Amino acid sequence: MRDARPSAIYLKDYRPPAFLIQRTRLAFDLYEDHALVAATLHIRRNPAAEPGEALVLHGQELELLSIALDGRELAGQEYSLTDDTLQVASVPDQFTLTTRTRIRPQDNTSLEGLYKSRTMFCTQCEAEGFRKITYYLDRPDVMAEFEVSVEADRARYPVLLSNGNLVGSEVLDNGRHRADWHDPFPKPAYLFALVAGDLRSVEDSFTTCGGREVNLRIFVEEKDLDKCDHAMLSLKKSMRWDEEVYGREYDLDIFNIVAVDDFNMGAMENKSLNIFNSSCVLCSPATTTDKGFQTVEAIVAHEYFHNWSGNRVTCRDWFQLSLKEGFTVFRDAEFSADMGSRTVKRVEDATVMRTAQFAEDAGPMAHPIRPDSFIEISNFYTLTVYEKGAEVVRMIHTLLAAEAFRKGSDLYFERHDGQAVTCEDFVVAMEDASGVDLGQFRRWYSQAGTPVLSVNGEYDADAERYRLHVRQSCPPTPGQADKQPLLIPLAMGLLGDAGNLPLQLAGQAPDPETGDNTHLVLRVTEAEQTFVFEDVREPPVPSLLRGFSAPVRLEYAYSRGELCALMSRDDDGFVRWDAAQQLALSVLEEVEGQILGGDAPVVDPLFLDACTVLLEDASLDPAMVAEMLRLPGEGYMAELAARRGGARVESIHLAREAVLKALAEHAENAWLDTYRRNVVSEPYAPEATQVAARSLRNLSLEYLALARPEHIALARAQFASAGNMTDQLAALRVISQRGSDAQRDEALDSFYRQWQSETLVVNQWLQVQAAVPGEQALARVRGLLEHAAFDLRNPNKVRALVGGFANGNPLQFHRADGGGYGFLGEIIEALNIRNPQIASRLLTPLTRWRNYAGEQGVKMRAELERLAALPDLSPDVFEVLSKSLEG
Ligand code: B3K
Ligand code: ZN
Repeated sequence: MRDARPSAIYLKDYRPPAFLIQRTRLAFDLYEDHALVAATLHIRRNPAAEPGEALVLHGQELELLSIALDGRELAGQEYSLTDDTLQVASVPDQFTLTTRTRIRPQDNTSLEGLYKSRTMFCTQCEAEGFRKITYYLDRPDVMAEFEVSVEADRARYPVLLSNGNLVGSEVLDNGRHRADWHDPFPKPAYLFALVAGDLRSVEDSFTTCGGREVNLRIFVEEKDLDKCDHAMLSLKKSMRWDEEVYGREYDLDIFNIVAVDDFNMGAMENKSLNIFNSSCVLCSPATTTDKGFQTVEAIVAHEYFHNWSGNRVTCRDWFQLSLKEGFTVFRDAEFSADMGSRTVKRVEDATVMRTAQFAEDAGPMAHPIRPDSFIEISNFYTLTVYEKGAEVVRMIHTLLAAEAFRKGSDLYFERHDGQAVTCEDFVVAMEDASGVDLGQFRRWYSQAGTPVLSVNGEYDADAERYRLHVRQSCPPTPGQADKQPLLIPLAMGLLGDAGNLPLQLAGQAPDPETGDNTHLVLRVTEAEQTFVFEDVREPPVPSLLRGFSAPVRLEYAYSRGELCALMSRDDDGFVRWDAAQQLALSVLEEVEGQILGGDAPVVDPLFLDACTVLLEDASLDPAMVAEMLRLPGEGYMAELAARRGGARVESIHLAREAVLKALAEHAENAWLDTYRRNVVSEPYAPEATQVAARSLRNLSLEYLALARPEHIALARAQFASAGNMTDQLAALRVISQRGSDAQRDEALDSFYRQWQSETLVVNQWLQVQAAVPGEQALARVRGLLEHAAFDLRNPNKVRALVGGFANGNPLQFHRADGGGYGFLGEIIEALNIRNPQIASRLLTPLTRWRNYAGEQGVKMRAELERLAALPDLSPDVFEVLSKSLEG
């Protein structure tokens, strides 16, 4: 750590840059033990900034070899260096600054800046990695046109790539070669990219709506050439979709994607040169699950969509990160919904919000989607900024309706093309285009925490009137004790005996335009509000928060009978799923209470019957049935229990196991039938119908293995004969979770032998083992750290094994001796300096220490304190530790 205590920076302190860079010329010379970077920057004073300021460039871990101003070498006293800046005190209003620096990509383990991933050079500059490449104004509101030349050994690195168009290349006589690139679109440094490697590519083309022929290429290692088709198809679908839905056309003649193995996150939207974690681009039926195929499609789309929402219009500063990320996640979610099942996609996204984002909101790192301050921006690439940010954009879409929202996005792109702007600019464009006042709505950008909607209904049979009382509140979050009411779109209907009832809000004329009078979006704006419905002929069950219309926690005291009614008969798929989840949760909590009271668990037959009816109804979408019958996870149950006073890991686990087993046994025949009925006989395709069938079939397999040990035979047969990774991995999971030790070891060994040369499959193998139950789990995971297949430098492997253990094996992670926490702490300590971003991410499960009752919470905190006392903490780790231990 550079300073004793890294300090926070604040949104309120934003100042425009004192200087602007119009043109950036970079020349890279790549060697086996270092790289030379020559930078020529055409700089001028920013007329919009305070006059007379010194020139301060960012720079980290750079060796400055020379510096010249307008061609004149500067003497030592004319500039000064710190660990992260280069300052030149006296500069004219316009000048050219030339620097030569040496960097060591081979030693760069942070995977930020220019680094080596196996045999290739690659870059990751967002958010502040460019300053590890050369001295620069590394902030997103400084946008320059880039010219880049890359020189390297021709045999080792035949492919040399950067942003924009290839404008020249030359074979040099010393076994080296050079490529020259020019990107005509001014961009911030975070979108810069460079790749040099021995890569092959698959190629395709796309003709834009305006007739531009775009050359599309995906670069991979030779062995992976057969795994690019799905990403290529996804790219072409994304390009078409963005034209059709947003009127956005691609703007260059080439679009490149490169797959790299060592990457801190999923992918990066560098202008025309997207760099992807290989796990988010490579796909084949034999090695990739259905989920994997969907992830690749969604991430390819997400990065492509950034070309407009992020690159053409970028962020003024990193507090505005959600401007590009929230909007782009909303765009990719709608794309995925259009490509597959809209309801299933919505359920998946709502699950992430409720299980993980709400937990973030309730934890020590809680922040608004536009944070007010941060110590290390890398810590703010969060579910809040991304997923809640997308929900906020979705609410604007709901409030404006599709047509006005599209006018708003058109205006936003047109008004701000080529600019670095703020979330406020986005909201203003939406208001200007639609005439809708989003004044109160803006609080969603500044207020942290998950709002709670407490609702109750009151039926007056004589007056045929139904009143819906809505109260909104929001629990305090760090630094924000008092919360203001938000504008919350509450989509709803009223369910009667024979289906959804017509809605007539008091004082409001029926809307002759909309054919559908059974669905309404209420605008909740006050702390307390009552909505009155007239002509309600029977006591209804309210169907609330349809489509998860707002990222809030809904409280309504439904009876189990009402939940069964919603679950089987409501018009809205999300509400049906949600009712099933709530019913399951109430049963799980009841059973946990029995266990804690020393009683034998008794599972309400109403629940078991309702689930069986779902399973037996062949007319339902198998994907939705699977989602409805997947019980809430132990992590989510722990979050809920924490709000009732403290989670007990063991009783949560026992309760969930008891309910799973009861449902497995109660519906054994139906599970068996479902398993047999949902066989896919066509050749594998990652399309909705097949995905749905496999999803329900593999869920059936999980339940069957619990119903009766003999059914493990089904899993073993499926494991041996599976023709795709979805079915093989599902069977492996069941065997390793529910089979005997011998069955588990045999399956794991055979899986490894079959797939040892496929890195991404081996990572899945690591993850499956991390979740194996039983006392031996921690020793097994420790043993795997030494396995040839594991490498602490590779984030995918760390996430699979270490993350897989901490998040996927709750009982063993929270083992009573604290060994799970100590293990995680050791890994974090080992990565703290080597890869601060990954180290900091791994801390998340420990930051939840306040949720755990008794000794567990105490031991988690003790591990955080041990880490906090270490001498050299990276700012990333320091920030999470200090915030987790505050108060
Ligand atoms: N914008 C990148 C994320 C960069 C993360 C830097 N720590 C990927 C994405 O959201 O598309
Ligand atoms: Zn993004």
